[in-house]
Amino acid sequence: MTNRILLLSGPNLNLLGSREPEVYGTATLDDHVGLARDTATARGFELDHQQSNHEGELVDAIHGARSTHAAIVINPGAFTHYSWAIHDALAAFDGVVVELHISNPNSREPWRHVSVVAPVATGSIVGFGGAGYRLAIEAAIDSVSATQ
Ligand code: CA2
Repeated sequence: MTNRILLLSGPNLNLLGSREPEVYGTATLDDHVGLARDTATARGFELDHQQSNHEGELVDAIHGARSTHAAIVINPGAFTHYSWAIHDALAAFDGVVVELHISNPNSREPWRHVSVVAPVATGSIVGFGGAGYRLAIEAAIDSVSATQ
C-alpha cells in the first residue's frame, strides 16, 4: 500500500491571495499546500502537489498517480464545471478522490452549481475556506484507511 496523496490545483489557483479576498480569503496557494502537507505528515502520509492552468497536464497528473498514490485531492478550479476529460481521468483512478473547493460553488452563480467531478469523487469538501485543505486531507486518509 502507498502512503502518498496527490493534491492537484487547477487554473488560476496560483493567483490566490492576490485578488477576490472576500471570496477566496487572503492565504496563498503555498499556504494551503503547507496546511495540507502538515495534515498529511501528522498522519504518516506524504503529500505531492501540482498546480496547472492546463487541462491536459492535470489529466496526465491523474494518470501518473494511478500506481503511485492512494488518494487524489483535487481543486479543479473552473474545470470543475465542464471538464469531461478530468471526469474520465478520475473515473480511471482506483483510489480515493476528494473534490475540494475553497468557496461554496452552490451558493454562487448558477453555472458553478454543476460539477462534472462530483459524480466520480468519493466525496466533496466545499465552502470552508482554507480549512478545507485540512478537512480534505483528513477525509482522504480516513477513506483510504477504511478501504485497506
Ligand atoms: O472555490 C473554489 O475553490 C473554486 O474551485 C475556485 C475556482 C472557481 O472557478 C470554482 O468555481 C470554485 C476559481 C479559482 C480562481 O481563483 C482566483 C483567485 C484569485 C484571483 C483570481 C482567481
